[in-house]
Amino acid sequence: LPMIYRLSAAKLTKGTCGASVDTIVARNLLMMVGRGMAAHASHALHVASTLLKTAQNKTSYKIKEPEKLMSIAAKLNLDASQGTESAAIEAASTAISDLVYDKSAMKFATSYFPVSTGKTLQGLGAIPGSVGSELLAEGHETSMGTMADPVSLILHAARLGVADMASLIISSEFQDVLFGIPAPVQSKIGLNVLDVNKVNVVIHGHVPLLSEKLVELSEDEELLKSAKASGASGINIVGCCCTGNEVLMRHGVPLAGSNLQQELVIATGLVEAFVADIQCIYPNVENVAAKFHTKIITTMKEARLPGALHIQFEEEHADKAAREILETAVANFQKRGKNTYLPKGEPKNLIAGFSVETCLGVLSKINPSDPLKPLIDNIASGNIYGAVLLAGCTSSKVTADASHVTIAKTLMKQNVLVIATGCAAQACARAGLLTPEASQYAGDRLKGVLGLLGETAGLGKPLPPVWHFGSCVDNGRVVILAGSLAEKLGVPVKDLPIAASAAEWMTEKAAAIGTGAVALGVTVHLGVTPPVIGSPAVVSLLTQKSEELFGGKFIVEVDPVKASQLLLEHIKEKRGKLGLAT
Ligand code: NFS
Repeated sequence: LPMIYRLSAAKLTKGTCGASVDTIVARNLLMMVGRGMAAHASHALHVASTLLKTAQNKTSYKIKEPEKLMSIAAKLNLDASQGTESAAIEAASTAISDLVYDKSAMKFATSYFPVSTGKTLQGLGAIPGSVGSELLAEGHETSMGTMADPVSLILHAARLGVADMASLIISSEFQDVLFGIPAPVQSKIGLNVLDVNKVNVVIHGHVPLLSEKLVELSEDEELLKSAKASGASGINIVGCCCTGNEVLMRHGVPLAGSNLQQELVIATGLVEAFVADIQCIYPNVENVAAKFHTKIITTMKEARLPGALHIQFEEEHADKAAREILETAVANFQKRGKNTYLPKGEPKNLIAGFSVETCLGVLSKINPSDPLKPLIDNIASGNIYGAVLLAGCTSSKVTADASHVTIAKTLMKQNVLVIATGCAAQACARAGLLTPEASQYAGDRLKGVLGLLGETAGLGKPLPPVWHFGSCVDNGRVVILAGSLAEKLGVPVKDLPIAASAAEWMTEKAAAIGTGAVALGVTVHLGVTPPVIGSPAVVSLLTQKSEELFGGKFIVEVDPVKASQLLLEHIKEKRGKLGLAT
């Protein structure tokens, strides 16, 4: 049992050293947020380092979006006059400095958040220094006999949450620069995206650096020739979890499943190679793979599995690693056993690929000089009652997918625009909510907006009522969009009729994102109770006091129907305060 349950079960109020329940709970929460933030910052560091080495001509990657790079440089107030490579070096070095070196304030935090948010955070001492220095302090503070003040511990968690947001933005922005800005794309989801006639390669994890190469190389003539020589008709790359979301967004690669389904994908007996980079990789994949011919291949030093084949990814030699992986997969095809199972029926259709840029692109067709205006007008009129981001994992602590789907359907019925990322987006996709046809579940006013935008985008059909904004790190996109809306309206983020919901959260990363969102002024629903209930003081800090300080708070509600009502009430209150019809 987690220590706090043990404490409350035994009716103890203090540890042997005298640490109060409040101290213990706050300390554990800080450690949890710290681990989540470390994961996102480590991802950001991999991407920033790849951008830097690419600009220095040390990798085979290309800068696909020089224009976006220039806008990032402008945002960071960097000198970009010397051209693309120099701007990339400047931007990547700024990120690396934010992540690794000691400094007073992360530039990706101070440059990307609205001015009013920055001021609030500054006043509360919640602007992070570098990630490295924050984590050093976190490790120190939480060591035995050091920080015992629960308020200071929770404020530090808020600062780490803000650093987490900045790390998400680094990853999301630089991945666009290297691999392209997502645009609407059609694809499919379901275990049956696996193909019995092809060499199936599942790409799993989070950092799309190697998976981009795997997707590219899956069309390689030589590899296809050897796949055919083994009796396969081709190479089928499918995605799992957030790496899956990344390659879905940019290349339409179909999704096999989300975090809770990784073992099931292997249990089809149809997977030649299960390639994992970092994060959300359950060690049990090895036990399941042992029953089949599936090769588990790990690729990054942070996430090795004891019995897996390890093919190390290095930015400078990404093509070599990708080729070795696909050769291994092809060679494994003939070892496939007879014990296979593919669910009957067709995978579900979906549309993904929403980004701030594509949204603005469509909106600018309605109002070229002021693209945000049509969005704001529709929010003001109530055609869009508000917007809610569904984020995070799917969880075995609730009926998986059901919480996300119930909340999405309930909210869209009330004309709330639903944006989704990560495994939450995949849950909605499995329920068919990422299709134009699903706009039938939306309220009439939202349906009208989706229809108009679909026509404007040239789709000839309404936009789906759930907009797939990408992987978990792409929550950074949503932060940027919310910030732009707030700045345009001249109000703080906390006053917008928006909220977030992590209805099935389970990872430390989700805790870090949620904490960061609250610190930026967004109210966040949690559908799984976090391990804080032993401390009334911490509960009050997270669910009440945080609203007075930061403008955002946590709402904890396990029942998705009740949670939807709470989210709607929150939006109503915000609309009322803005003087909009409720
Ligand atoms: Ni994010 Fe959850 Fe993992 Fe992605 Fe899925 S489990 S917190 S959504 S894959 S990170």
